[in-house]
Amino acid sequence: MKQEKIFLKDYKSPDFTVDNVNLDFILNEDFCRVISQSQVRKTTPGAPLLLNGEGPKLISIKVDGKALDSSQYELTSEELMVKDVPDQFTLEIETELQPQNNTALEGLYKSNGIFCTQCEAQSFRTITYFWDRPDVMTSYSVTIEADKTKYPVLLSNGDRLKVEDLGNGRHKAYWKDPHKKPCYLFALVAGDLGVIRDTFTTRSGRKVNLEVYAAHGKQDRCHHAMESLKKSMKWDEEAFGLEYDLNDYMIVAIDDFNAGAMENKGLNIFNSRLVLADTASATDTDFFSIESVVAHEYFHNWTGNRVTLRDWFQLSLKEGLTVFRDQEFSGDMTDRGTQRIDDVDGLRAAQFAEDAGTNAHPVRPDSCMSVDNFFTSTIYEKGAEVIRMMQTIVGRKGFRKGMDEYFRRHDGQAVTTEDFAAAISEPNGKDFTQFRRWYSQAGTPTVKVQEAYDASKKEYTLTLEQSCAPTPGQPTKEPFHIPLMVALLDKQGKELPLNAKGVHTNSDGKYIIELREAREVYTFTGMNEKPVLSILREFSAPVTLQWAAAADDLYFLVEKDPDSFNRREMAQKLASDIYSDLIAKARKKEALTVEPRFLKALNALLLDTKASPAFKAKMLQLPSLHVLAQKEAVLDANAFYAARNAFRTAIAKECRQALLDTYRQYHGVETKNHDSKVGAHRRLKNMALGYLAETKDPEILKLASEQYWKAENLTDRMAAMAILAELDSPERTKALDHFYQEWKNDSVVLNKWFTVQATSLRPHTLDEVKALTKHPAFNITNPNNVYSLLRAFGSNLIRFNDPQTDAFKFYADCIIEIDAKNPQVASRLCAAFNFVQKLEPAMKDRALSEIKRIVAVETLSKNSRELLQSAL
Ligand code: 0A1
Ligand code: ZN
Repeated sequence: MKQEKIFLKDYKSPDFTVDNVNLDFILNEDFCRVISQSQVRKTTPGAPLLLNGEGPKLISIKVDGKALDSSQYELTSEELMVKDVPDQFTLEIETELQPQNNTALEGLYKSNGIFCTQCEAQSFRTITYFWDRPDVMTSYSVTIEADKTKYPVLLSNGDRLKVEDLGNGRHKAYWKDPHKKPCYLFALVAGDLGVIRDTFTTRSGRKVNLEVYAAHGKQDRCHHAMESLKKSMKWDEEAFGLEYDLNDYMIVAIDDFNAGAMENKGLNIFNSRLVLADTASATDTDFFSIESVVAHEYFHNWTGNRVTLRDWFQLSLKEGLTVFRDQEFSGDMTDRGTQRIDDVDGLRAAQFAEDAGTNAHPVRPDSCMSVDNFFTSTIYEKGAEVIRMMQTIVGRKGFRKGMDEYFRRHDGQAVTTEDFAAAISEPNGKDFTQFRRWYSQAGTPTVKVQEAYDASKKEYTLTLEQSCAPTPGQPTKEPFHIPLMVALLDKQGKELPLNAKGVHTNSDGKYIIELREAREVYTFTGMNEKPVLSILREFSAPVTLQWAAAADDLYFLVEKDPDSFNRREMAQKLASDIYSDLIAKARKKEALTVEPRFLKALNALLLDTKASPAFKAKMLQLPSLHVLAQKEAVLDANAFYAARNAFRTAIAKECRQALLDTYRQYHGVETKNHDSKVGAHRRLKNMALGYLAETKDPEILKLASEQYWKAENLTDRMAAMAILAELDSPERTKALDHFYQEWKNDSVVLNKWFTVQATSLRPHTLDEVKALTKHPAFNITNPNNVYSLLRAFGSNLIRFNDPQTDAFKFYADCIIEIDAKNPQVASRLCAAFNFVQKLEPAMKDRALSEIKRIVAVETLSKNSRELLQSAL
């Protein structure tokens, strides 16, 4: 296996054009044959034919029908090279594969008797020898031949031409995709599956057949995915004028899948957990995730498939843009304000941590060892923020104009992030030269805010300074082009008209400061009193504010800022300071008391009948431990645990009556309705119950227990189970045993049972997780099982980093074992070690020695190696 790095600067355009390819799949139980026939033209005179291939057994290679003997080509473990080929020729290659033994779940593999594929990023090369690069786009004709009884459903991309009965118990399906595509978007499914069908008529009148496939008996759980698909199709027409371009759109749910879902042209393959849902088997969060992932994959049809990537370093071109689109969609389906809060919480917990860690990389990286490791929160979520900043600068109308221009220029092409930035900026008369540093420089910039008010001159000045800490390979940074959405509020909380040099309004009428220099000063005149600053509204840029705002101003903003994002943001800032204070006190073994003003403000909000339940839920949520760990100099798990308990208990005590009333108001209401509004009511009342349970008051625990046993939906059942799982009482065992008996044959639901136990903060969690890895329902080769138990435990900051146990050793053993079977799954566990540098010396040594032990495994995949060795 190659362990070297690849570089963006080495990019060279392809030497050949492939006019079309025919793929014939002959599927058997013990082996499969793949015959690929391509029409090829040489575009670089004298170039040898170089094809990627890793693993497929080469049966034959023919040029213009003539078989080559082994002296006419060179075959290595990664490439097939033919020195002399004509300028134009037919290339035919036959390979043999064993999908039934493919545990990496990349390329062609089998899941519960179903053949399926996953080719992104570079796994088409495990199926046949080909130009496995996104800038080689061609049209595909595919045949699939298989046993008729075992594999009645035979699917591939594009149009279904016909199915032939071969007479010998086998049949053969013919597919043709009219759109050119790179090979990472190829897909095939063959198996015995159930299906639900519907149709969607596009606004220009094309009738599209929609199909959602899942294991027999699970069809009833596919309706929410189908509804989500129809909503997505409609939304993309309305928001971006984008219509679907084939007669069929298929989604297939697969139980063994490394990632969430994949946007293969016309044939999306999904992890079952992101398709299957009904009231008994899915939580409100699951309903939401399914809607947003179905949308994400659908939106890729234009952003990714019609316009694709020139090379993998451009991955954010499709992923950042598509995440941005699915966030906008979710905002429109639910509530834009709370959606933004959720998206920023996610960004801070995962991406800011990535930016601060040893694997920090730019949104458009310039080197890597494994392309698989590009599927990060920097490429996805920070990439989406970069797009959002473009929209903030030019306004929504301007952004739509730019998107139209992007498709006008690049439909059918493989392009770069620079092409995208040009398409947005040029029609809007903007210069994005400096802005493009968001693509090339890693790290989260800090913006320092200083305010001054001169009462005699009635002048308010705002001084902004930006900086960005070094990241691996980038010791110094150039200033970023940072759009800061701002307002100045009067004493009533009303926004004052702004008239200052350097402040402009975008096409949505929002005030924007475009900070470009390291330091800039803005002067606002005619201020009769000191205004209150509301800055970085809607989180208009992915930066960290350094702002020593007066407590009075913060509490004022919590109460009055018309920007709901900033109301909540200021509450988080206050909570985060309280948390830090509690952690410091816990480390010094001092008494843990919580600032009463904050508790009173929370209580007032709970009583405020004008605030929406969705917003109240966001206000009740304290900063996550992962976000705190980024801020704290030392990750002391015991102090974090003590601080958490003290903070939550103080809230429970101060707000007891309001929490109880909230619980009673929304409990048992519309229990089978999964509408986002009703879901928000449920979230709020379950959060209330969670706080109340911190006091371990028997009356409250009785409420939780009752909720578990009488629950009419999985959200309520899980919320109660999570509370009971923190107890050391028979109630805990009874609920867990009951849940297991209910769902032992349904792995999508049972995975939640693993997660509840893995994320418990009880001191014995590690022992329980160890025991669960031996449980008959746990299968280490199933990615969802590994994620729900082991990755969930790795994210349990308190128990993973507990100095009293040896979680690091156990985890290292797991990574080594899994890496040998499935490198992608193993590499996703590595993030648990992200906070190594923050541990106290003895703990840090223990963690580092386990990381060294993993890296010392000679056969370790480049995926895990790349992520871990940077920590050393
Ligand atoms: N492109 C998909 C995600 C995906 C990425 C990699 C995979 O295998 C390595 C699979 C799926 C998406 O963004 O949804
Ligand atoms: Zn995507």
